[in-house]
Amino acid sequence: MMPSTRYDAEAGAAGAPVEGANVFTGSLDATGMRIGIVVSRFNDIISTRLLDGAVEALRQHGVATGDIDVVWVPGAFEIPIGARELAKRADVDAVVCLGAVIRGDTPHFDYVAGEAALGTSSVHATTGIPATFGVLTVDTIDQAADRAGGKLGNKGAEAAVAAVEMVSLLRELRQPRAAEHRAAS
Ligand code: INI
Repeated sequence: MMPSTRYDAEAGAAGAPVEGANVFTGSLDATGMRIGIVVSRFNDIISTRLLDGAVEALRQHGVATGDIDVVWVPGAFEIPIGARELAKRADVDAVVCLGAVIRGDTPHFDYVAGEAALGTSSVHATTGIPATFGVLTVDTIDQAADRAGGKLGNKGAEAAVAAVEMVSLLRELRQPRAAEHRAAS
């Protein structure tokens, strides 16, 4: 049997309870959220499937279709700048990054995949807007297809659900504590 992923469960369900502690988990209710998606055209036979999975997952969790912004960039190397611009838009709650980097015979893969990953994490580090990573970094097109709606699920959908969870979690963490909590601690 395949191991279940975090995304099968309601947010927070996988965490063990900690009696007496304040536990923040977020939820997967995306009602009213606006989500940006940046997707690379390179290997678009794969990235369009990731996009379909992401959009479907967002809708399933309550995002209105009109609240999804989709930005196409040429390749995974350009994902971070697209993601940063989306994250800077005042009304975007999270950015989902989608693409497929497939290893070839040269070190090019390492530069493109590395920049996509590092650049994506720098978006949330510098803007405070969550940017999730649905960029496949694989050796073969078959491995990519397996993860883009094939036998290993859809990493675009997983990245979309992770974005929803992070928006919800950050909202919880950014709420000021109630006065009685501050007094007690
Ligand atoms: N871009 C990808 O998204 N996936 C790849 O597999 C890939 N390969 O293998 O070269 C790729 N290259 C293009 C790169 O992302 C840039 O668009 C290009 O270098 C222009 O800056």
